[in-house]
Amino acid sequence: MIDLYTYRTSNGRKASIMLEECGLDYALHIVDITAGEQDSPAFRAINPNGRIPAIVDTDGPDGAPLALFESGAIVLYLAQKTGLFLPEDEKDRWIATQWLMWQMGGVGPNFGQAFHFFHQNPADASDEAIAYGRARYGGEVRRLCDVMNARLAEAAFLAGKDYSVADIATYPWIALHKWFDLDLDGLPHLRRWYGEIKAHPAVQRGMDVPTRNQMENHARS
Ligand SMILES: N[C@@H](CCC(=O)N[C@@H](CS)C(=O)NCC(=O)O)C(=O)O
Repeated sequence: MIDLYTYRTSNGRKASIMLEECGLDYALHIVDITAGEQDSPAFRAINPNGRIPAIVDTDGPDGAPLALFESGAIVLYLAQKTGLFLPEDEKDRWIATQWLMWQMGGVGPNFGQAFHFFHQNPADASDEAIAYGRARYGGEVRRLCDVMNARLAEAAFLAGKDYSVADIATYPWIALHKWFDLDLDGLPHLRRWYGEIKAHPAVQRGMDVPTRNQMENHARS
């Protein structure tokens, strides 16, 4: 059994989409990051970095429990565990790994910072600071989307012909495009990819973890 520690965010959704796509059973543990639960000693024992998502696989390598954090490590681990969503061919596997690292090092951090400057500025932030942050990180979001659009003009998926961990990790961030006033109409290959992945039932289930009801019940408990 896999225990998933998560919240309704793009990084959290990478793990839940991967679990759903792999058809793995998992137990959901909500970590309310708006209430500081990521800093609780119990969660820090699983992830000393105090960020979601994290998993504990009670049936890890050699049958022993394995705790893992960092969404990129989680999707790679689940891919290896199931033999799914990582190409078998060595060259293609490295291409998939390359785009997964591009997501982890580029898309995740820059989209995260852009989200902050578009929607989470503290009340006392100066107009200059907000404008600078929006220009810098909004510009990076646009640049990364252009890179992705060009890649998807030549390949069906980020890794090439196969849907892979790279697509699974990138999708939940692209799903936020409207929050950055980003219109996918000007990025036709990215829009095609986005529409195809959005149609996966497993992606729809994974995007809804935890559900709003589950979050409300957790907050009340
Ligand atoms: N590189 C990490 C980033 C994880 C991360 O930043 N998670 C956010 C939610 S999307 C979080 O836990 N934030 C809590 C906080 O900032 O205290 C990963 O990909 O797993």
